[in-house]
Amino acid sequence: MTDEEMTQLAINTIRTLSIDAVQQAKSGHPGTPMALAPLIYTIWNRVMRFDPEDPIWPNRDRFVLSNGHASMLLWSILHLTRTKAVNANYERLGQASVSLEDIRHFRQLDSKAPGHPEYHWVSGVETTTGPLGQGVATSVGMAIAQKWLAHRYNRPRFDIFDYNIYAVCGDGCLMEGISSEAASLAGHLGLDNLCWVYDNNHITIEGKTRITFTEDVEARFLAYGWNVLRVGNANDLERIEQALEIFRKTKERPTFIVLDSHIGYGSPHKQDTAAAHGEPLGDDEVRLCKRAYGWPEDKTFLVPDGVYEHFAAGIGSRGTEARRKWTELFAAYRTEYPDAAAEIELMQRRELPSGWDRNLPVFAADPKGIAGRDASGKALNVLAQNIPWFLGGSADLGPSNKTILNYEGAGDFQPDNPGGKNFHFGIREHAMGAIVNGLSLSKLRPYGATFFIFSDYARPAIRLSALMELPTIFIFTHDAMGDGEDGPTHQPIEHLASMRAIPGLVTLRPGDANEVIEAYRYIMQLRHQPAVLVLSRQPLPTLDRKKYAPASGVARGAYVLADAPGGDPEVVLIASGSEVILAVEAHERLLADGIRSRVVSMPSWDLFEHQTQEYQDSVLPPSLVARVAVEQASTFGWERYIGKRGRMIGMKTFGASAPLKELQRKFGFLPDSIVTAAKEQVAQAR
Ligand SMILES: Cc1ncc(C[n+]2csc(CCOP(=O)(O)OP(=O)(O)O)c2C)c(N)n1
Ligand SMILES: [Mg+2]
Repeated sequence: MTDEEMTQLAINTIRTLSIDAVQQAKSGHPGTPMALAPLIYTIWNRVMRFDPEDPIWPNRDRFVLSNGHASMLLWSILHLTRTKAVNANYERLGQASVSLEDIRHFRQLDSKAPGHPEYHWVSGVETTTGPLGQGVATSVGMAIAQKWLAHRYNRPRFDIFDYNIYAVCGDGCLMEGISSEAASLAGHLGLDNLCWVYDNNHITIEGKTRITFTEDVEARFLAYGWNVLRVGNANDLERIEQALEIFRKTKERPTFIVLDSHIGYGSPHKQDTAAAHGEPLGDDEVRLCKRAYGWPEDKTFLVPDGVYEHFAAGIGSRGTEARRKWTELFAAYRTEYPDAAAEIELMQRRELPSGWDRNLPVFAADPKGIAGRDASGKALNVLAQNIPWFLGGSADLGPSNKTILNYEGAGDFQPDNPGGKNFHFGIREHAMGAIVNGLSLSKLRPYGATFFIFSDYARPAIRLSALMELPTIFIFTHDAMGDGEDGPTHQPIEHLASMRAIPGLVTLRPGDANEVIEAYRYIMQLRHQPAVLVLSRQPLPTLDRKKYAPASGVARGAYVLADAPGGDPEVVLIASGSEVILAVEAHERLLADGIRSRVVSMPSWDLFEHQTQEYQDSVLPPSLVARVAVEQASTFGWERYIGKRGRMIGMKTFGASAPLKELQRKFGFLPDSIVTAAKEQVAQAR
């Protein structure tokens, strides 16, 4: 067999595995894998530096399949390259990342060939994709991370980080707004380590793109400042390889390759139709396709002799050699630069350097107090100095979010300063979320910030953060009606409920400056969970922790802040954030009136629910039915803590435009209303 025949055989193996898997599952997307098999083959077997023996080797090239519905491309290539599995502790397991059995069970429970690429579930998947546009946007974060890592850690003769990022996307990814945000920023930053390949097949689910998508995509990317190339035939390996070569030689601009392809390539009745996108071809058509490829029509899940070996001789030997060289290089680097090497190793395991929390401030009691966002800004500036790879920024609200690192040498991340730790995401919240994910997937410790109201614009990426179990941090200030005059467009209502509803996401709304610090102390130690910090714009009094319980209770999600004498309350007041101080004031008045009240500060539902039942019952005794909760947010969900008979002082409508004091009066966020509600509760319970 000639080399060319062997190559064709390997490509057709990707195609037929994809076809057979979709047919067997009776669901999935065969057409795009059939069209893009030559592209995936070329990137993986001829270009990428990726060692199938170690899919998490730090200097590997990254591959992102942003059109995640074409997941069979990834399962086929991970299988054929015999990529090995690693576990959550980054240990290599020796077994296949994706076995032929997994592919036979494509889209079935527990298979390592699920419907869409899932990071953390399948080794070799660099990021979870499926919501179109997320993958390409995340790839921008990966490219930024490479630049940052190279700047900080490379030394003369030691290119420790010199990897590239390849992302493949379709029409859907490019229609979604997030890709425009991300491409705009990537162009500005001149990320020449980033290459997107656009599968230009003129087809989406509803038919030809002439009904929806007729813009000049090339002109758009040229305008973003990208290097734009075109390959007119998706089956032309040489031209694909050449374009990828031009990408690697291009400096100071990301590369965008338009690849003209035919969805369902080889299918006599379905090629170039939307029918090839998302349904099995059907048995008859499968046979016709196989005939067109010169494939045995009766064989399914066939990997012909020599195909594994062909990949082993390509990506296998190139990747193993690249990793071997790098490992040697890194050993020498460790001798010459032990501190830098130690940082890289800590970072890879998502650990923190010793002394990471030194100098975190403690705030003295102060009735005037300090805003949550200001306390956060102080914490960030301490943590970023203790943890070199802790960095981030805001979607153009840095001065308001107080997320700017202003110590000497922190710097701004810009094309001419890739070591800067302040990121300017621009007014691009959605891309910011995905980019923060990309930074975290690259093992940096990132944060992104905006007003809480605009978390809506980033939510799909936050959700993916939780799904991928990434320790990202989202800092959301202006958490309620604190910016009163801005009015209802700027006042979050349902956002806390919405964040609390995301599985695995730690949402924290601290009640004073010391709770903010404790919140950071807790979330910095998370290795596999994202966190959302919800912070006030306005000053909140700093509680006297000699009189009230220590703020370290934050780590348990909710804690008894102030109690009835003897610890025997007849009513409990539960509050978060800016309402904690209102509850404390009400509590003092209730005590003066002879009513035994307790105040529970509840910064985080999620954390509280992970405590033992015994602890939960000690904070909120089941027998204590007189309960008042107060939170400047939707009442949605609070029944779980106040029960059927409890009272919730919260929001059932949108807010209004007025000074905060007036809004507090209008909506009942006053110690008075809490006292009244508490007395009613006590009377009802008696
Ligand atoms: C955000 C988002 N919206 C909708 C979908 C549902 N969906 C999956 S694939 C697809 C069409 C994608 O078209 P294209 O990217 O051109 O893929 P092709 O069919 O060419 O492979 C849609 C609408 C999705 N996965 N993500
Ligand atoms: Mg398409």
